[in-house]
Amino acid sequence: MATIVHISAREILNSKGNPAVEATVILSDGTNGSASCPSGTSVGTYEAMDLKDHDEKRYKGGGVLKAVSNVQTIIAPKLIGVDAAEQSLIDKTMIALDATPNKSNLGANAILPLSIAICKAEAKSLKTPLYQYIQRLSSNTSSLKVPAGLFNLINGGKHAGSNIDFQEFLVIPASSKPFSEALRIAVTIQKALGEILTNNGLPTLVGDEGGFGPKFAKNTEALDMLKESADRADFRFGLDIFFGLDAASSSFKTGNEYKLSDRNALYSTDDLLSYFEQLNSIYHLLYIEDPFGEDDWKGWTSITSLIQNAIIVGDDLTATNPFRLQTSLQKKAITGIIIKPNQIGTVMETIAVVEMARLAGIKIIVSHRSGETNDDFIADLAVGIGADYVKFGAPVRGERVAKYNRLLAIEQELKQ
Ligand code: 2PG
Ligand code: MG
Repeated sequence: MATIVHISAREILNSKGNPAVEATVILSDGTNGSASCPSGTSVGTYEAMDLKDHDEKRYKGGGVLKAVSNVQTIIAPKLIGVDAAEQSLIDKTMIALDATPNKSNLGANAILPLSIAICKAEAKSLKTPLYQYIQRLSSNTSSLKVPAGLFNLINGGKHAGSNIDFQEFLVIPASSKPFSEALRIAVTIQKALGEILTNNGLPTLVGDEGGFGPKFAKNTEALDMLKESADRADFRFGLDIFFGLDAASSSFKTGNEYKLSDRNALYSTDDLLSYFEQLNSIYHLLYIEDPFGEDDWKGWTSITSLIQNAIIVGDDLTATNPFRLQTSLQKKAITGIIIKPNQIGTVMETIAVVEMARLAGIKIIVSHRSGETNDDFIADLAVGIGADYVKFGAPVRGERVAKYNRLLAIEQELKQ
């Protein structure tokens, strides 16, 4: 048994140059674990809260020294001496100390890095690969495999200066391909896309998640260009690769309607539904995330019953929250769920939402955030819980590639 003997935390930077919390734990057998916490840009209303300093003199109020101090002065004294194998007890202790439904007191950015750091340290102490240890914490009884990839090759919405309405244009290699081959396909299409953009006199600068972020007049232009890139790279659309979208619709919702750049009149829920049906008839979408705002249940239930070839995925809608997932299931609003540990705030709560989703038979997608660190925990998480897909951005930028490279290492280990 290894007990927690030391806990420290510090303010670091994420990929957007914003402060984030990193925590480190040392166990009685000398092993240690460190973890850091990402942040979203399109943040859902129902997510757990990051605690910010609101001191305008530092990082325009975005400093996280209070969260750092909460780890060291409030949480640490309660966890020193605890067996690091007791992940449930550890997470429950932090939840009780916070005593709010959304972790707004101590901050999800204080609680989560520590929860993950302890999980990593215990796996190390047991000399068990992290993904295997996570499998043990969960009820995943399937044999371990690396999930299929959803690669965000064109960034839009809040991730690229509102260049286009939808936030993510995803290329999805056929799930029959091994992960390393899927990654190669994504890279090849992204390079072809870069050439096509250049030939069209468009910039190849990348957005928050590494996808290209040129200005397009409408969403279909981005999808057409992706199609052209796949053709140029000799991948067969509908066989080797498929398309998906994260519309992140809350970010272009105004009142009860939606504002898309291709027409002046606003889109009602029914208009937007017809728009998705139209896109689906042209591009045969495999995946649609956040097609409607997080309280537009009518839109969600309609699209889930009407478009059955695509997985309809809740992100802002469900916020990795058991109550939001339960409501979404009752309303038959989704067939897939995004899992982001920092939307809920601890390892075991994340796993509990995964278990609910698995029981309901919906697809499970483990996702990064737009403001990431180089922490690669979510790669092990995705494998350990048996996710169907990972969504870690484009295959460029260090903080995205860190997760993909970890998946490559896991794939190799699992083959041995
Ligand atoms: C999303 C995420 C990650 P953000 O909407 O799926 O891609 O974006 O981290 O900005 O919420
Ligand atoms: Mg999303």
